[in-house]
Amino acid sequence: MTLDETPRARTDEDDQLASLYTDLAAVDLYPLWTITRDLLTPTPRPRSVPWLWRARVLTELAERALRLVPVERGGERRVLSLGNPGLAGQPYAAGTLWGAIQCLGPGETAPAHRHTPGAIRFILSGDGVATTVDGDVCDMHPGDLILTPSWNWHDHSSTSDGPMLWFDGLDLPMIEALDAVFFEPYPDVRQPGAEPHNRSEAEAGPGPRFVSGAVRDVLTAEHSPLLVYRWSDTDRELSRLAAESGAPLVSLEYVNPETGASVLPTMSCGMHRFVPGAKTLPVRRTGNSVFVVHRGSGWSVIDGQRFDWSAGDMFVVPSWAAVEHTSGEGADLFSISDTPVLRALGLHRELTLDAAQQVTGVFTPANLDTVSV
Ligand code: GTQ
Ligand code: FE2
Repeated sequence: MTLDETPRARTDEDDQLASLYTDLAAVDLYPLWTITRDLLTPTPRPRSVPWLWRARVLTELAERALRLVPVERGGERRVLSLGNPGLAGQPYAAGTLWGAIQCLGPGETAPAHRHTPGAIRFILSGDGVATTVDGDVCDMHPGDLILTPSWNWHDHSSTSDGPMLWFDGLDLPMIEALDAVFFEPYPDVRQPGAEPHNRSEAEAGPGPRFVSGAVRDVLTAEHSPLLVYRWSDTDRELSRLAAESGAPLVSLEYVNPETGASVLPTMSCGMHRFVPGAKTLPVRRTGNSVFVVHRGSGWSVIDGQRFDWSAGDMFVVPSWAAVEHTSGEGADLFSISDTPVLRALGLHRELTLDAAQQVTGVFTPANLDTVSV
């Protein structure tokens, strides 16, 4: 036996160290050198995973909820929230984003309230519902985008003889992480609505409602004064961009027509048109996204996993996942993401990869050479 293998006698220093750990734990202090969980990871490690919800499943369950569950004070909304399986039972599509399908039956009203999380609606099917946003009655039709910005009163009312379905996107998990959630019910079920409807559209200036690609600058913390973006305008702009560029994929971002900023300070909304046979190179990007397939079909490979999609499907691309899209017949994909916050904080990064996942382009805040989708 060598001297090294002899059990070392317990020293006074060992005793002091043991009591240091005991005393630290007793007063809620953690020594960094004993923390085994990765804190400063080389690249983002979101807990949310790539995931997809099928239109067929979403609509079937929404229709059953429509028959069985009333919309009343307390619950407030008939909403099925996308729960990412990586988030341990939390009702969030991704770490920073809420995504959901909401349905309203004939003649129903989802009661008026307001909250600090901001919301957007992208209309899926049906007609005859209006969302009143701080008194402005915004008519909703399939393919339209409607904004209900932070702390604006909003209720949804149906004058239809059929159900209506739409996608809800909220920044709720982000606002919760910032410990800044406030909620207030309106004293009545409905707000008084102004006539004529769609005041924000009538009053909007001539500024462009879309930018090609994505907003790059951090312009303002205000939300867009325009609350409604009609599908006919979005469609026309996509057609124009596709004809002008001849590219297999064109992307636009909905913007504040007065400033060119993202529609909400916390969330951006985009629409992406794939021509038949389009295929994109893989991209990694900081920030989470939720996609809603508006038209057509195709598939996306997200961190090596293939998700086939068609109209009405919803899927999540977590931060820094490598994503590439392919569409045989052509498609239009709506998306929300938390990009404005990442840009404002200097955290936005993108990597473009080639087919073999080798890096071909880098975007950091110091390098504005960027790509879309
Ligand atoms: O329509 O006001 O999906 O307050 C979640 C919370 C929708 C809404 C959601 C909400 C709403
Ligand atoms: Fe709400």
